[in-house]
Amino acid sequence: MSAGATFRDKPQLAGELLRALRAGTTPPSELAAALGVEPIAVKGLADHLEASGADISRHPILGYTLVHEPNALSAEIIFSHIQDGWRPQIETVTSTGSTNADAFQRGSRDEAGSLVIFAEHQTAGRGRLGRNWESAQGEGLWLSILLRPKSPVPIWHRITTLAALAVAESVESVAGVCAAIKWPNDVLVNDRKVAGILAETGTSPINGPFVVVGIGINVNQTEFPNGIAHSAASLRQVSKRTVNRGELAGRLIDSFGRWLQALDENFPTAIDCASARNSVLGKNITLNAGSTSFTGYAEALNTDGELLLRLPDGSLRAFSAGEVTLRAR
Ligand code: BT5
Repeated sequence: MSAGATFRDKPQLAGELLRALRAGTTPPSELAAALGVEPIAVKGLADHLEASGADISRHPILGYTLVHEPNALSAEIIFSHIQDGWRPQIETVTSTGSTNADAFQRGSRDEAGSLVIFAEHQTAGRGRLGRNWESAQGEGLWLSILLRPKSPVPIWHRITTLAALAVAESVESVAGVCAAIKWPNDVLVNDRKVAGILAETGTSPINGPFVVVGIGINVNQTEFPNGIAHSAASLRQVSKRTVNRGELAGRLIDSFGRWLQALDENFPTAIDCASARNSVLGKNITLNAGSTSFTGYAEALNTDGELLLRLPDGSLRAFSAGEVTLRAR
């Protein structure tokens, strides 16, 4: 985004300052020019960064030097890692029940879309069908995105595929691992679940329908509770190194912003990529869809992102959601 092109709130400008400071010691006048703000504003933004834990030394001639970056996830840090055009409103909270519940409530109160809420910790993180989502303190990315897409509501279910692509892409670029999508909403590395997605739709009195896209990514955990220790993994476990959550969050927002543009006409491109990453296609599976389960051969994704299952009687059936288990043969 060119400096001053659109409104930028304080966290966004402070994020841009943080990014500029990472390049090295810079005089305030140069920082002001790079950010497109008055020199006096640079001081205020540096104060703002320091209030959120950064340490910036200020030399009267040489300029500002970044001495220390905080570890906690803040909107400023996330913005400092965003490079593409999508600039949602970003909020971070220390602890909450569920960011999906929070974003849903905000949507129900008619708030505009393009809001992302991150939590350091969730006490009631949820998966599909009311299942629990383990959200360890300070070790993952637990976030929800409130959107009001202009496209018709019947195609909004495609957003789960787009979010899965964004998670897979950002995880690969930051952690240097290879990510697969287990249709419809899991992201796996080495067959372990590193991320899950939960999209929920609602409606509000004035602005109408909205969707909340919840994303949970296991980043730096070193262990998991017994029930999921065999199936879950963190990026740290699979990459053997600590992963910078701010960088991952920034890349995720970049990638999701790009994939969101494929919601309408370009969705076939997303389907091509999602098919290439799919860990279920070409396998014999059992698919639990509500109270009924089906066994068959997972043949392809259709143009809408539904799974096409070849049933034992030879017929082909499309599923828009379900729980997949791989079968031995
Ligand atoms: C999901 O559900 O995978 C969707 C998870 C979405 C979580 C995000 S975090 C931010 C936002 N706020 C929320 O409250 N939720 C969203 P599902 O496919 O139903 O998988 C749930 C199952 O995954 C559980 O029953 C466990 O078996 C397993 N599980 C729970 N926590 C896990 C974790 N941290 N990592 C891997 N697997 C986990």
